[in-house]
Amino acid sequence: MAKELNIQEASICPATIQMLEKAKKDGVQTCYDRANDMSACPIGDKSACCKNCSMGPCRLSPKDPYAKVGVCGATIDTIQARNFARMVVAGAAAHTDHGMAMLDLFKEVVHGKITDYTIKDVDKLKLVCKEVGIATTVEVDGEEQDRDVKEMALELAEELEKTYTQVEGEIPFMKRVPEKTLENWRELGIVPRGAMRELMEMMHRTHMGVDQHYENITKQFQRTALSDGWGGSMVATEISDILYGTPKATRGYVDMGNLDEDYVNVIVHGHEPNLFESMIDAVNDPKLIEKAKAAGAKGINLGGMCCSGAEVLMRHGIPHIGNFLSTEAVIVTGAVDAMAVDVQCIKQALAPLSECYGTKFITTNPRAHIEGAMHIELKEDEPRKCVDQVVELAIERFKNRNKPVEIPPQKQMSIPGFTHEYINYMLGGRFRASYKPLNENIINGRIRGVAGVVGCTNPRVKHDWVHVEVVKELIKNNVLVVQTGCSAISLAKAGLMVPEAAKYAGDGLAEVCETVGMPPVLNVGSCVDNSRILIACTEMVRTGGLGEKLSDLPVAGSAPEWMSEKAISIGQYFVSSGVYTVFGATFPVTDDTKFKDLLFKGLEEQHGGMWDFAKDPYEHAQKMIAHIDKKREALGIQEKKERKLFGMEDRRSLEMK
Ligand code: NFS
Repeated sequence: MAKELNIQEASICPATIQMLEKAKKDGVQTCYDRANDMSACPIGDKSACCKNCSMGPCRLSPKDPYAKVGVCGATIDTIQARNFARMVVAGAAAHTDHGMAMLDLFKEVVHGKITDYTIKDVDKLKLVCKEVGIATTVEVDGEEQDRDVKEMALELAEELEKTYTQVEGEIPFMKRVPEKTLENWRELGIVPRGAMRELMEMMHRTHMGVDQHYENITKQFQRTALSDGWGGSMVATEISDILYGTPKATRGYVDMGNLDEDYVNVIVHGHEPNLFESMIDAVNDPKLIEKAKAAGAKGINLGGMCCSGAEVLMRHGIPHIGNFLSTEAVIVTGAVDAMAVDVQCIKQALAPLSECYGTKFITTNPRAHIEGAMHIELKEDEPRKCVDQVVELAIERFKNRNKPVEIPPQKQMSIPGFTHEYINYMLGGRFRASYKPLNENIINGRIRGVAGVVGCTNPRVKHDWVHVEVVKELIKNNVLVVQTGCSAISLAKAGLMVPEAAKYAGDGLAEVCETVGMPPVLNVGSCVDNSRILIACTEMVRTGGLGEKLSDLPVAGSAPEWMSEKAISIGQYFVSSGVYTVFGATFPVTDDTKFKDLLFKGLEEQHGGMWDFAKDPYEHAQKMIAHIDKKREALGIQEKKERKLFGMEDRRSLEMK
């Protein structure tokens, strides 16, 4: 008999709770039930097992880690380092493959082979060109002129391809890394080559009988993770901005109350923005709207989930219906007529669950089929064929809805879109775009530091609760929070991504938020957009006054409810960049081992960043605050200097950079 789930304890999201109650009545299961019914394997949870060959699988004891070795003699440190490395590889592969797909698309757009998408943001194209050393102007008859966009774009595509394919030498975005940080990586031998090379080498080295020193394995997975954060993920973000526009602060609603019973509801769930961008065209097509109306609907209602939802929330203000742990609950409303998915974080359970509710569940990417789902491939040279068909199927299902619909009322306004570019503009205005006011307010102590709180949601902990409590504790202590992905949606639902949420912040941070008119918690996008946080940190170093390396900054990272291998890759590239990073929920290492010691202490000596773990949200946040204070101390800015707040006058008097 399955253990009964305590629904009230499973989540703090009222809409999700309401739908879990409905699921129970309807007799269907969700990941909450399954997690409740299946406790985590205590050996696997501590990464104390190895199945890299068939002499095993070997299980060591997490309680007495050095009591045994594997059949080949592999020690606990080798085993966990290899397991950790493979998590980094899988996570980095997901991001880099996403980025490479974006680059392929970009090339086809520039060559004119794909016409449904265009270069929307020429300014961003130029900016990225400049950063990787590609000229944006040309001299004609002694006069400097803008270069041809197509020519520039092609050169950029060729250059960025090295992010993946470069066999030797540093990848293009290494030019963005603060000099002292890069020097440090060079000394350590962890500057990444092309991601394909790093991923291949890492997999080779974790094969049975190859690299059997946890320190050497750690060196290579750091290099692999950096090829994600400063490589694959960064390319995904930059190309998405060039093709679909760099987000700016905008109004965007979140939560399940954005579904509407009277409309044909279409949901897009996944990670690559192409499917979503084309779906926007489809749901706005007058012919399809007419069809929906002829079927008795008031129109077509589009919503997002997970990371591609996060991207269109901030690019277009399209409502975000739910984060990773709510995706099944959204189906349980019975209101979803069609759900189209592409890659990553799509639970297989969505297929049979959709069948129960009559929802059309459609996979669209050749890399991700799901048994039981309908597959309609999105071909980028004719994307409308796929998305129009999805909308038609949704209309069909609307006409034949035969299950009661129950939509939770929650609908919360939020202001997403705080990209690095927008923060610059917001703080300095169009002509004096600058991070100076941010650095100034950190130096004068109004803002204690900056925290990136990111990552998944996980049924092993109370859904959304850890995210919300960690962030509240941070802002209460004057730490400005930047967020991505599912974590950002948790806080948006909790109402902390509006300027009025400044009331939850400490006095200093609240004062800055009120002056600038910004929320104390900034949504910077999807999970690949964590690269935006790296760029923002780089800009803080460049602006001056906060040290010379990324590790000098009073910043910290966190993933309080993580679950995916991508989160491990992200955590590792933050750590290797010099950021102290705390994870919650669980951590895949065995206590009292040399490998854990290296991750949680030793790495700090290498580059200033290290891992930490705290399940309790308050301890979690306090650890981050203690680290921020340690960095403030080292910078000599710990004593709050009484200075007046940077107003418009001060900003005007700033020298232009
Ligand atoms: Ni990132 Fe986690 Fe998935 Fe996005 Fe959400 S679960 S690691 S936040 S949707 S990738």
